[in-house]
Amino acid sequence: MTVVRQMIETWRHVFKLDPDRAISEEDLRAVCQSGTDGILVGGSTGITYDNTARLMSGIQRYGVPCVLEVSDLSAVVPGFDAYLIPMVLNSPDPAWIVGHHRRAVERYGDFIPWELLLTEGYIVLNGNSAVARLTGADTGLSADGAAAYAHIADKLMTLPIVYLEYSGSFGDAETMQAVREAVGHARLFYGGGVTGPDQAKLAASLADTVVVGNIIYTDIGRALSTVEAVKSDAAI
Ligand code: 1GP
Repeated sequence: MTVVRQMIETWRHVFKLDPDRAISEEDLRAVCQSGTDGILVGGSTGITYDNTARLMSGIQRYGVPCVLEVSDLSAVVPGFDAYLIPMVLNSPDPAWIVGHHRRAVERYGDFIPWELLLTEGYIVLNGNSAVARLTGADTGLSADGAAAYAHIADKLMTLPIVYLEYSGSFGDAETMQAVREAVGHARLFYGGGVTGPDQAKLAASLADTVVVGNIIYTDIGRALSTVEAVKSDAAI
């Protein structure tokens, strides 16, 4: 198992920061020193090399693991601890599964630090989210349909991460349960609508790693409260 795989296997809670959104120095410090296990840097729109590099150096002052979720080929900044590579499994457009990836390999070839890369099998389920609009993801899946994608990611593709993505809204309990049961080997990430301790605990009971994003920018106190809520959950 690679070092970066070992790292994410210990993650229970992570914050996701968007290079295209402003955060005060004070809030950035609070997020980085919250006791979270890591910071994901990523977003769907407006991601540039400069705003990504700026956010990375801001985070790295605090020593917390800092990982880039690659969404734009022009914004791949060296110096992150690891790079997460999304494949949106329920997109009808192969560009979001292997197409952009092929272009990246053609472009960067021998410079790719493969040992720092981890693939995420995304299942995108909130039709109103930017990521769903961008990728055209089939968000009308039943719980069984979502679980089928989870089996494919976990067993056929043996991906290290399955990411159940409800970005902006909290997930459907039946679907979360079905996906939980389908994932045996991969690390199961859940993200979407975790805005306080109650959702954080529920998500922590149904996923290995809980990702908290939006609330950082609207209510920093509630965002910080999710760390303890996730970590105090017995399930791991
Ligand atoms: C987004 O899964 C993350 O990619 C977190 O979702 O922004 O809704 O917390 P929220």
